Amino acid sequence: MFMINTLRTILCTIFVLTLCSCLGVQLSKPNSMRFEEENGLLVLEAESFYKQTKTDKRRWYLIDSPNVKPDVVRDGDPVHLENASGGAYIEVLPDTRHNHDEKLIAGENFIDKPGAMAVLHYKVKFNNPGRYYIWIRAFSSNSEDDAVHVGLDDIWPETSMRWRTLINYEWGWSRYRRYPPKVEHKGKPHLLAYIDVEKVGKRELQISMREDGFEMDKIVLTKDKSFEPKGLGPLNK
Ligand SMILES: [Ca+2]
Ligand SMILES: [Ca+2]
Ligand SMILES: [Ca+2]
Repeated sequence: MFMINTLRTILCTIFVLTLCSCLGVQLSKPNSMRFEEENGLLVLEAESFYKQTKTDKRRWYLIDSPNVKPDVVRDGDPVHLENASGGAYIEVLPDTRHNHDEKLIAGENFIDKPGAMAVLHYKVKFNNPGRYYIWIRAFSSNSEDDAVHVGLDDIWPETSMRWRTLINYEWGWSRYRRYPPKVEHKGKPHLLAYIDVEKVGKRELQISMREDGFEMDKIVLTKDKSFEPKGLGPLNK
């Protein structure tokens, strides 16, 4: 009897898989895929995270249609789908602080501590160890919508904290980070944002909120310091 039941289960599974295949149904969600680094280059769409955590105050919303209306306060700017890679991006909302004149509420519309609010999780695989420079394609509409933190396996190094875009009011690639608070940096060059990967294999890349209202389209990690993504950036692997 046990054998018959097992056989029946196997046959049913084969039938369902064949049917799904014929109908073109994808059994695994595209956003649960793992992104693999090749030749020192890792490329992933920002919207391809497999989960987000610590979302009680702020969370990331998928914007993949002009008609998307998150049920929270937006920053007043329109949908920026035009020229977004993969036809989609994500935005951390609600956005209650747009500029310096509006009240900063730590732990709500701003958080300098990485990994504390609206944490995105991506499955990645590294084949080559080394130093990876962090390029992100972002859209900042105001002075207080332009930064996130980047980490790996719950470790948030100083060199990938306070990642910030230098480009405003359009999609653009940047790879810099802010100086730590109270560090004098007037006249000094921008700090490069990077993360050192010592252990290859399956890892989890994480990005967490620093300023609400941040919009993120695509992420590129590269070992090549001279590499600069253009336009929509390299294709995903
Ligand atoms: Ca903001
Ligand atoms: Ca925004
Ligand atoms: Ca995208």
